[in-house]
Amino acid sequence: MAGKITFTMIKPDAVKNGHIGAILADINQAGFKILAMKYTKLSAEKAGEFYEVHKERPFYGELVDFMSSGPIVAAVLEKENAVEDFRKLIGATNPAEAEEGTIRAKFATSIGENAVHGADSDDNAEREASFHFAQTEIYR
Ligand code: DAT
Ligand code: MG
Repeated sequence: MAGKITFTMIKPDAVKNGHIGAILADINQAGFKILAMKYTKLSAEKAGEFYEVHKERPFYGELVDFMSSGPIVAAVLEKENAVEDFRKLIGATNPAEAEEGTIRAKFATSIGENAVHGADSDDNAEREASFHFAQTEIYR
């Protein structure tokens, strides 16, 4: 059964460019409920740990530098079929390939600086939520 929880970050480019409000409005409009939310900044170490699965990829260093370059908004979201529906809402990794109307099509800068993160599985959503929040901070 598809889970009800996903994890997202509004990335440093979107924060810097003043898109927090518009992105949260799209998230609400799409029917997601916010269970936890935090305005914070990742250290390079934390960003590296979060994206550890991409350690061997050529863009890993760039990704870690970017994700620790400025503040982010981290949030846990609830909806039926949360992971899949949120990935649809944000669009393809490369904004040039993201469907019109998706968050990345509207707000991303480039494939590396692509405005938002969305968990890619139920297990990763729980793992990523726990990475950023204590269970007592997630209001399920
Ligand atoms: P997604 O964020 O859509 O799940 P991913 O998990 O494949 O994409 O990659 C994680 C992040 O790494 C992605 O949001 C941006 C960066 N990235 C991915 N592919 C890249 C590339 N070819 N060049 C630069 N950055 C890339
Ligand atoms: Mg991913």
